[in-house]
Amino acid sequence: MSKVTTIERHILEQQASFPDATGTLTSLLYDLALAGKLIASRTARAGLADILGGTGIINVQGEEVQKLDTYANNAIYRMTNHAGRLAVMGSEEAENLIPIPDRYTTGKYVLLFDPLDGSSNIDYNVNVGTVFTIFHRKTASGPGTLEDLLQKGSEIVAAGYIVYGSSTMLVYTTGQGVHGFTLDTNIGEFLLSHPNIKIPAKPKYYSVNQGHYSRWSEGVKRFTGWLQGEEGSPGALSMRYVGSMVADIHRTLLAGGIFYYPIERQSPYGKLRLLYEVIPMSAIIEQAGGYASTGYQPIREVQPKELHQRSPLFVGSRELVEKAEEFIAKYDG
Ligand code: AHM
Ligand code: MG
Repeated sequence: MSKVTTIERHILEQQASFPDATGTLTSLLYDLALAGKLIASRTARAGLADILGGTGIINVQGEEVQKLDTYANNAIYRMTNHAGRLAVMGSEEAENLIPIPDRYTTGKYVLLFDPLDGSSNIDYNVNVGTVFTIFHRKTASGPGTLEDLLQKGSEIVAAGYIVYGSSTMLVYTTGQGVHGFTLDTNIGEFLLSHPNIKIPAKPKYYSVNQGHYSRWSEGVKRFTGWLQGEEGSPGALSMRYVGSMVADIHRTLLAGGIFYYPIERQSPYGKLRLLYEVIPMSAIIEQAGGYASTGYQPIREVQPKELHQRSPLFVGSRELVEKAEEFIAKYDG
């Protein structure tokens, strides 16, 4: 039998290169993988169980909360709140920070997550995903605070996502490369299927909501034209857009290319959430040799000021993201 690497074994092997590691991060990542399995199983049954459609509750972003969002949010919270690993959490589905219950001890890490990204796609059997970010706490002890959560991408300890697609995949980084695991549903384990992922040198697709063209700045319009073969570009790229960021960036990571959600007329900060979506996905792409920018500055340098802050995002192959910055600098000032 050839070597089978489960996610647990992989995380443990990576931990071995940190002599001071206590195993806390390893356990936390394993808890998140377990939450991912619960969400995957529930998502796969979405059409059968009575969990399609909305709950009628409007979340802090002004969108209707889907039943699966609530389930995913609770699964992650319950898996990670009690073992003394976290000081505080933040979720895209929760208006304020999520404290660790008083009856449990607090730990040295903080967790931010988008429990079910792309949830408007659930009713149509289209891919959705979970995104997570882990930082060291900044405060010394006691309950974690907002200061612990408002950290820059450059401070990330670990980031990952789970994409619930034709199969379920978990992709994570702790700063030692990007590694992908596919869920074997027969044995219920995530198995290493994509070790040390590098974004391909030759870009294949660009990915954007082209239906919003009329809302874009001149720089973004011209950049998109360049991707399509105008203005002396090396050739036209094909376009793919799922409308689930995790799926769109996952494809960008494996195929090469660019995903962007720019500033738009009437939404001066873009749509995506800096802490729950933009920072972790950017960290993963950069670990795989790509680059992520707001269009004006690297994402990893942006200091979050609010939990639910939004940010424009250009992420993928370095040369394409730098080209976007060039067009924006030239036409948008
Ligand atoms: P969500 O967190 O409410 O699901 O919204 C985020 C999603 C992303 O997954 C996706 O990239 C984007 O919204 C799609 O937005 P649009 O429909 O404007 O293209
Ligand atoms: Mg989201």
